[in-house]
Amino acid sequence: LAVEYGCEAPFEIEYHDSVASTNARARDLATEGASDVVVLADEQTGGRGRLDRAWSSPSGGVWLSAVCRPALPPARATLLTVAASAAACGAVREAGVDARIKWPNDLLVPDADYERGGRKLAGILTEMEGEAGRVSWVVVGIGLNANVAVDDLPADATSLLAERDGEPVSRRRLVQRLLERFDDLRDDPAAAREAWRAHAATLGRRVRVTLPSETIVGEAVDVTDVGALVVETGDERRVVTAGDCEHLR
Ligand code: BT5
Repeated sequence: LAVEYGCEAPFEIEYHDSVASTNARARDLATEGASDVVVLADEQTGGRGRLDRAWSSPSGGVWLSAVCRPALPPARATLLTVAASAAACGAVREAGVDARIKWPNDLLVPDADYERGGRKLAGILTEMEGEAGRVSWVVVGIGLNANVAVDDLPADATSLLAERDGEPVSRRRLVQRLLERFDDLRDDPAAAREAWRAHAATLGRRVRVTLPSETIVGEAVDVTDVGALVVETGDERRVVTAGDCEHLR
């Protein structure tokens, strides 16, 4: 795998042919003090989404996790998720696939059912640890269905291989461009927000956002510089920092 990828990214890269979860491995590295390291695997046997959901990770995908130590208060660490989704979307578009970002963490490819959101190409899982108002580490996990057959994915998912009519993508170029963009955007909230907005599928839509304690329905009108979604519900403006978002027709 290391040979396929080469080593020209702005992060030190640890390669695995197969690993349970790159996020789990990256968390271990983070607690050992690592920084600016990326764990990259061809296959994951225990990939995870948010809320401990399973993440299908067959061989041929891009499953990676970056260990970062940003000088940020915990409330601003979600900036890294914004930077990562904008970076991933930009790299995918360079590979010729028209992806959009669905808040908070999905890359979608429009299809006939696009009004409802489209097919999921990638997802992001950010985990962090902090103390005394400072972030000690953030692990940003990106799962991107690159050279994977759709038969090996959940029903509503797609892959770069499928969207490129069976032509494999260069994972080396994809990862290098993704990490370069992420490196540029992670220290630049204004640029990260602009890049995110440029590719956003969610803004201007009616959405239903499910939070642990309530459900909000309204129009998604903006995203803040830390990636919170601003929803107008008719009588008020709500700023939501986390939750599941559904696009309504
Ligand atoms: C996410 O969760 O979208 C975050 C996924 C993060 C995966 C990366 S891979 C590298 C790193 N290491 C890990 O262990 N994780 C990270 P969420 O929004 O909760 O979406 C999960 C849902 O997406 C599942 O319940 C399925 O419905 C669907 N799903 C599972 N695998 C998928 C895939 N490969 N492509 C598209 N959709 C998938």
